[in-house]
Amino acid sequence: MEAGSTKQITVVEHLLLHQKKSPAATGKFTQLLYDLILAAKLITRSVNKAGLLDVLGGTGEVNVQGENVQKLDEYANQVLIHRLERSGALCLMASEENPEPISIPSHLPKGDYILVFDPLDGSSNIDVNINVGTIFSIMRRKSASTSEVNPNELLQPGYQQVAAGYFLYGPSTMMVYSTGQGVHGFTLDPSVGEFLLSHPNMTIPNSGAIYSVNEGNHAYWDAPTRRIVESFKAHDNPQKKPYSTRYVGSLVADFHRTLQYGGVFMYPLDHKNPEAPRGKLRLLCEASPLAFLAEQAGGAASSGTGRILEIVPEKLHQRVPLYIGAKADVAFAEAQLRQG
Ligand code: P6P
Repeated sequence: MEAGSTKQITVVEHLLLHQKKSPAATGKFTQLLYDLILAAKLITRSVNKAGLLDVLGGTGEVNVQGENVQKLDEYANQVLIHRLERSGALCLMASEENPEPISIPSHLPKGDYILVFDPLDGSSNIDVNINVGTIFSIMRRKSASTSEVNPNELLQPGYQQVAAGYFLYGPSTMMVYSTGQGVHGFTLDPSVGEFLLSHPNMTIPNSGAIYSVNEGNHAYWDAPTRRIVESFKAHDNPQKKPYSTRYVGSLVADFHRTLQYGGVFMYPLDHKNPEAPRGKLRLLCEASPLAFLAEQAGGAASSGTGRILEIVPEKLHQRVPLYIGAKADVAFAEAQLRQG
């Protein structure tokens, strides 16, 4: 798209274009997206100058995930909470950084949407200038607007999401989202301060030959998981050839590459704690929103034993194993796990 082209389409214009087809897009939904975008612009401004501001490194605190809180984590979290609680579109929020749900202060306007977010995923990579991202999931309350929303309304299965997406802070800042009408990518033009449509109708190629996993966890995997990873290195896989390996260690970056190039990203169940094998990634603020995008882009997302979007969450910070990407690669991994 030529710079200055009259065809430049902003996120809000794109949403309004789709509004006729998507009941999800109402005035309050548009305001919610607008405030998410404003928060992302504030975050990207700090991420881009992280080396120059006193925002590198940790705060010395440990979050509910047991992870060291980075200064930019905290900044991003506060920006999102401050902006979105004023959007007038929400009745409830939850953040990967906060142990408990976040209610909307009584003096602020409310709406019927529920927002879950990971404010700065991959933040341990900030100090080495590697891409990080913000992931968001939007649901609608089930109970009547007149009643006080019950925090359990956060625990909806992923197929009930109204919209999901992420901001990727990298060589350029991108927003990728879906309201159930396909997946669309927008790139921030800093000269005008707008996210402009750059990747309409994104789909996951079936021919990609990349597998993405932290092989440093090999010692903690069971036999079927090891067999899956070995198969992607050999010829016994959907592409019938050895795959390349790529692993950034920042979920949004690894997913964004998978969305564009195909293949599969995996964070398998690991037995680091033999008493409680688990997945590392969070269901509500990581796996579920990305699964929504993956399926909208013609791909798939599985816990290894079932569709991510059908998991009914039991607790806010529930973790799951994740296999996400091209349908054939995800199905291949599921078949290996079923085989045992
Ligand atoms: P590991 C970042 O901390 C994160 O939550 C995701 O962004 C990323 O995919 C994963 O953890 C990386 O985990 O164990 O490979 O460092």
